[in-house]
Amino acid sequence: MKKNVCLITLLFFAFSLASCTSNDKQTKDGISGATISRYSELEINEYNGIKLDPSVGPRDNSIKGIQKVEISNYVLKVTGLVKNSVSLTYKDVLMLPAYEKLITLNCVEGWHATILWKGVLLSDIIGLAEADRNANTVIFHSIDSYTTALPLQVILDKKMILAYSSNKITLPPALGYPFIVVAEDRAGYKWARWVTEIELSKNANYKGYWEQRGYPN
Ligand SMILES: Nc1nc2c(c(=O)[nH]1)N[C@H]1C(S)=C(S)[C@@H](COP(=O)(O)O)O[C@H]1N2
Ligand SMILES: [Mo]
Repeated sequence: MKKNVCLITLLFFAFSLASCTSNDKQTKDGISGATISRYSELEINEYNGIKLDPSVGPRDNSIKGIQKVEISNYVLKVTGLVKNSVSLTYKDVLMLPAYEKLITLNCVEGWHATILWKGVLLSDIIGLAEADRNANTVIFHSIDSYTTALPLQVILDKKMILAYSSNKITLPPALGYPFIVVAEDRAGYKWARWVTEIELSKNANYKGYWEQRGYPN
């Protein structure tokens, strides 16, 4: 009987010690307690030895706040200068070949977030609609009526991704669920979130929400 109590006490101490050490390790990794609490339970926080930022950042600069998209009503349209206008459900998009890439989002405000993105190639989606020869610009329309544009050639050359996952979890609403344009090497305002329409255009000077307010195209 006495032996049993001893064993239980010992086990208890062993457990508390174990949890202590793992907490210590996280702090030593250089992320503050505040940052740790922003990681969702399921997301990864390191990839090939590189520290990742949490999928949900400390601030929200969205023009109309974080949008909640009802996925059963959701369609992604490809419109404008295309041979076939296309409407895709969330599941249709997820059936296309998947690509994963570590890319940093840089906002003009000076902060950045390095995240492991997974999604489909924008060129695969545009390919379904077949862009006309004279299309040179892609305008992204979002549910909050935000817009921004990128040259078609840049999207093709950089193999830009339309992401549905960040750090191995489903893209959170704050990051644009269901889809965000991962505009690699372009400022944060080119990363359209909550995308509903991909419009092919020949207006290379199209100005989106922030571009109309003075940010470079
Ligand atoms: N639909 C939509 N997408 C958007 C925005 C927005 O307001 N609405 N803001 C842009 C900006 S300025 C940045 S830096 C990134 C990340 O925005 P966040 O700072 O609000 O996280 O999303 C971009 N995409
Ligand atoms: Mo931004």
